[in-house]
Amino acid sequence: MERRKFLKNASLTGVGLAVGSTLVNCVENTSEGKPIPTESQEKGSIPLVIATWHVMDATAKAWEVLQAGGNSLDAVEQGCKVEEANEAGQSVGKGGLPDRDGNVTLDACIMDKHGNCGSVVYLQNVVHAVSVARKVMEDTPHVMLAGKGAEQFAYELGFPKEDLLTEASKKAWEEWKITSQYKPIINIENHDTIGMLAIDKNGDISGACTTSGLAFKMAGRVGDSPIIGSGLFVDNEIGACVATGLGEEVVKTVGSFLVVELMRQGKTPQEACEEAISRIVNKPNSDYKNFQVGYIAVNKKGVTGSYSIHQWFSMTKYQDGKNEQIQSDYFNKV
Ligand code: SD4
Repeated sequence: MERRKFLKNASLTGVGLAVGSTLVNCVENTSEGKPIPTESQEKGSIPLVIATWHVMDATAKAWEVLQAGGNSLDAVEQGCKVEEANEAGQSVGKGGLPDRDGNVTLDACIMDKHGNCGSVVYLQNVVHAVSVARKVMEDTPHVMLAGKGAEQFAYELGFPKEDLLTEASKKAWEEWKITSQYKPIINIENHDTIGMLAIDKNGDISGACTTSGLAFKMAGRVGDSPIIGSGLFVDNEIGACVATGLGEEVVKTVGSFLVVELMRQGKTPQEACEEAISRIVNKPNSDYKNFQVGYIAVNKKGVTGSYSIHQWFSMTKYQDGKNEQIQSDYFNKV
């Protein structure tokens, strides 16, 4: 099922079958005495790459980088670029659906094994937001650049200026305008994001996340995807997590940082993702039936987990030479 349809269906129905199960966790000590979570029922292996949703071409590109001896940072950047360049995907980079005023604005971030990070928010007219985010990390003393400043920075580095609004996305926006309701709270997502995590042959972890955000958002709106700790977090000693779905809910619970910290405390990636989702759905008056959030996570050993509020979230995993889409277990089974 396409991600877009899934999000609509998931937020409206939330019914389906259960997959996966909570894994048994144990903790072992490294030589430095630091706890590293391990799985007793699922064996991890490295290198590997995982990404949100069904993005086999993107994970294949990242895997190719890893197989050639490349590092995890290059792998996640190259992998995310595949989706950014894919005009058919109306969620990321070129062809992304615009905000209510017709502007395509991109959010992206990247984080490396040293805990360095870079991000761009509200970036316009530049396709490869993830690469600009990497340049923010590597070439500036800052973590985030926004709007015109980010765009100008990209041009100075030689990134080409491009109109990101394709005919198909413009048409979708025009159709949306006929019935649009300008609500401050988005209750049905119709968007998707690519978040990618990789571990290279040296065991080093990196992550990246890139999106055009929620379709038909208010002008100026920024989601979780470029916010370090919310949309993405990497701790090279523990593991990493990346989020997708309604960014406002992820930001409110600092979701990706939470998942990594739960793994630090000994939870498996699966358990940590489940706990982070439970923090959202168990809030008093949570409106979770009307939105989707999904997390994917990996620990230092290459054990992975994923969990979402509603059915039909999936992750793509390239591990042990196999590139496959894996349906995520989910909370709302009624
Ligand atoms: C956002 N989290 O801007 C992104 C959108 C997304 O699946 O991931 N949708 O809120």
